[in-house]
Amino acid sequence: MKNKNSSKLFEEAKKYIPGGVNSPVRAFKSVGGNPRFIKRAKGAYLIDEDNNKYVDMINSWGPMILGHAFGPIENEVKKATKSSFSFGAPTEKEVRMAKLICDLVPSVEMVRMVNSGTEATMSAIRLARAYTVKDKIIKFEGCYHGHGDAFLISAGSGALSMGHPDSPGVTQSTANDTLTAPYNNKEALSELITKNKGKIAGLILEPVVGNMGCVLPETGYLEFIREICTKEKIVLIFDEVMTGFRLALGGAQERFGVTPDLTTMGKIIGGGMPVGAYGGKKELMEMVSPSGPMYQAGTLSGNPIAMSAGLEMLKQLKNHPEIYKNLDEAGQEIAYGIKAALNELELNYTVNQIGSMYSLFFTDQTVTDYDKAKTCDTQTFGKYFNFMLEKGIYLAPSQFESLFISTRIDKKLIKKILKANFQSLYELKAQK
Ligand code: HOZ
Repeated sequence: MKNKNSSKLFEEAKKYIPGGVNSPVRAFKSVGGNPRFIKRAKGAYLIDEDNNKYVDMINSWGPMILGHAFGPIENEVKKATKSSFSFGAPTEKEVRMAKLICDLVPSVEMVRMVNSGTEATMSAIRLARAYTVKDKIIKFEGCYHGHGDAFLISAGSGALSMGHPDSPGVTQSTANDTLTAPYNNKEALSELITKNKGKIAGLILEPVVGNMGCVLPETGYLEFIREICTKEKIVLIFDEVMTGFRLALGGAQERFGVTPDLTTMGKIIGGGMPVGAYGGKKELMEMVSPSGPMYQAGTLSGNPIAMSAGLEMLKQLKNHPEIYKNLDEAGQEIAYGIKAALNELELNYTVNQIGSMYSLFFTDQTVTDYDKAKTCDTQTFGKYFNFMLEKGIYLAPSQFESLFISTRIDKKLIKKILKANFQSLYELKAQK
């Protein structure tokens, strides 16, 4: 596969951008080789600067759930650009967008738009602190909530892939206020809360983790968290940046029937444009300025172009409930096919899947938390990644990221993906 133009661009990029990329995982550092520079995408495919075509299994880390350059969203964006690109003033569209989110997400009574998931999570914990007048927060090892200081402690995603789950630059006092617990471990969480009784403002988690690879909550775990947070007056925050509008129209909270106090959203609600949001109970949200004293602001918040894209995306998802059934089926078929290939080749690796999110972990352990995720053989993953890339399948360039299926992955493409998977695993085995 030709890689001349991408390689050249990467060399040039490294002169002006740290590591040559604007987000670390993209550098292919943990899988080896040069990142592909993408020039366009349509439907299920990405096309790079050397004109290689790949089936996209990242979909911009989730939001391109309807595939790339989806016609109706493209039209709305085109229409919106004719009325200027930013006002820094309220718009009718953002009101419709807020109402739609409140209609669709069970726990959200009021919502504030921001520009990214990072902004949403940073604001949500500030709100939890303002509301409870307490300082500490709990996050889970391996969960990633964007790059706000408070979250870069035992962080997943790129922080884990790059080997810096605790980032330098985070002050000791910030770190002291972030308590971490292992995911899926009820006893450890109870102990942590007891030890810090009366001091915890909020608890944030990915109800299904996407940032240590795809990791599911064990049966009853989310319910347990809900109960303990209610009992201890801790604001429960579901970070649904990846799972929102993906695992169900109402996100993971609808799928699992567990209601958080606050929800953070991102990616999908911008239809691929930079958007995030946090929302929840009125009582909490009314503390946000200017209705209340907790300050948070932004010129680009509710940006009219982004709102146009997001609104159309949410309308499409609402008007086509069959999407979720189809995505679930595609996810199951891919996971089943990968497991079948592992069996046939007598390879003892692990597949986690729920709906349209999945991961193949290069470990024989059942992956339920950060420690188990870290048992993966990342070198073998890197080889597998590159074998798949050569066969035209673009996976997330890290073991510690979930993959995301779009509605454009049809039966024919599933076959192609599974064929590439079998061959790649076969080549891996032959190398051993
Ligand atoms: N760490 C992000 C996903 N979990 C990747 C963001 C990106 O590179 O676009």
